[in-house]
Amino acid sequence: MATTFKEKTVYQIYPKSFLDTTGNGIGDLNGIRKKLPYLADLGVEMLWLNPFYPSPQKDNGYDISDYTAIDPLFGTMDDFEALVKEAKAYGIGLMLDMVLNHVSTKHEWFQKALAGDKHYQDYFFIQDEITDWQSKFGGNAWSQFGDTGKYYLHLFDKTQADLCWRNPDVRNELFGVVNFWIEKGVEGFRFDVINLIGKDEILKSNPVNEGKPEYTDKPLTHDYLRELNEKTFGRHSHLVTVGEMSSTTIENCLLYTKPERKELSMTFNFHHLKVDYENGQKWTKKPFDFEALKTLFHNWGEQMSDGNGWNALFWNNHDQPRALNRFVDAKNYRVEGAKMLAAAIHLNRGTPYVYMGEEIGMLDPDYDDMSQYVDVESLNAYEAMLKDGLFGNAAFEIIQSKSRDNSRIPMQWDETAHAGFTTGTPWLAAGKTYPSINVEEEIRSGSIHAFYKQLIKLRKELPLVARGTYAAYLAGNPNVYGFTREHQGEKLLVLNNFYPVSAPMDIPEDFSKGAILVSNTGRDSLGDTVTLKPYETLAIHLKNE
Ligand code: TEU
Repeated sequence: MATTFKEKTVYQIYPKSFLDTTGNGIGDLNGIRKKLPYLADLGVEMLWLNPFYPSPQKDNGYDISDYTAIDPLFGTMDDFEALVKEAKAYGIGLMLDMVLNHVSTKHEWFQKALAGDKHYQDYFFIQDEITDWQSKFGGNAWSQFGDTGKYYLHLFDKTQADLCWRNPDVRNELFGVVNFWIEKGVEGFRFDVINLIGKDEILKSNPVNEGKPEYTDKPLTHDYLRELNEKTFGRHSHLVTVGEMSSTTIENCLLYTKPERKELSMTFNFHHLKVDYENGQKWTKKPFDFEALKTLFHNWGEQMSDGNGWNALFWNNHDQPRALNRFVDAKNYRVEGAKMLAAAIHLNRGTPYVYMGEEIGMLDPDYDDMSQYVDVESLNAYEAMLKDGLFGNAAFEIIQSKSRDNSRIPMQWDETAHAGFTTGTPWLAAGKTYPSINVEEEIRSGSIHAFYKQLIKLRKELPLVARGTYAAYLAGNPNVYGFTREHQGEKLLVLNNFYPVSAPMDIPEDFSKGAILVSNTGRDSLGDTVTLKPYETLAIHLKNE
């Protein structure tokens, strides 16, 4: 039986950094084709590819100038079609990144608008008066629209102009884009910041949270998603969709994902990746708050389970520093910690996403110098921190731990120059650890990759893992994140020690008679009590008698 999005594991590829086959220092589509056997062996059934469309690359491809072509940097349409076909032969579908909230100011629509074409001016938010909203990459969210004396809205970089979804012509253009790629044979879509599309007719200032309440999760967003569903992917039952939801709520994510609402298959939210932010601010440094992390997992897990919604589960992506650097004492427990983090989401309720390199325990690059960073967000933040009076070193340390470039470094394939990613000069320097942490070495002598394979397989084989309900377990424990799953009388207890200390605890009577399904310590027997080792993960399966 073909798997649904509940049994699948998605693997995220940042094409620019995966594998370069031309020597220009930039990863390409043919690099992905070359590694299909590796991905099939891992067991993943869907590849989410970050944008590879023509783009000035101000925001690494999230500034799209042509939605229905391939940037020559990454290859050709023939390469793409071959990739779709070859992936399919391995049982792997492609999930494309659709950036439909904004376009590059180099896109034909914006250029025509600038040249005075009224039809295209209505595609954007162009006004005389501005609001107090802040761009997510720093500064005000409005910039001058040519020399007209008016301003256009950009919630991200000033080269990313927000599209006005209230205009039916805009919606139809974008639906056409999605259908174009469906016809090319893709099997899924990841919709970038899609909960920002339902903006009001009259945009209002709001000093709260940089203006976010004025444009986030607006009721209209749900209407637009239903229309998008009806006119594009909803016509093909096998397509998988995930919405990237900025600053969202459980209530809205239930609406976005309940099957009967016909919006999306699942949603990403980022609350659990802000538990190491000081006062909710990204450009700060503090140890993660385990209580907050656990409470978020339990609230989202239980409420999405009770309400029949569906979460996308992830620790890493191209916008985040590596979770291993954030949540684990990676210096001493990299291997144990990588497996524990993996089990905590792969045995959870939702669809797990693996970000390239996670399956070999990759770490942040630990660059020595600010000049090695290239991301627009990091460069702006660094300037802003200096302006705010932070000394260079303090600001640099924050960039080192928070920059999006941390995850965008070249995939570490082997110990040769630039981690085997390119024979040329990589667009972003490889991380320091590649001589020891790389795919070749990991498969030869490591155990993280094999552990991921086991988890990915379990989800396909055990309906309890793929479909079981979620309930919090031992919510008060200061070290352990525990939960139970249940499906047709079968049960699973999952315990994850998030600290480098031992954690003694009782095992509920019924589970003490269960079988160990997953362990990262080689544990092979159970009693009424257990003392979890540092970063131990333990999953106990209670079968239906
Ligand atoms: O990201 C949306 C976004 O707002 C993130 O930067 C988010 O704030 C961050 O992950 C939370 O820590 C998406 C893309 O993933 C990102 O790469 C783009 O730059 C952005 O949209 C604009 O398209």
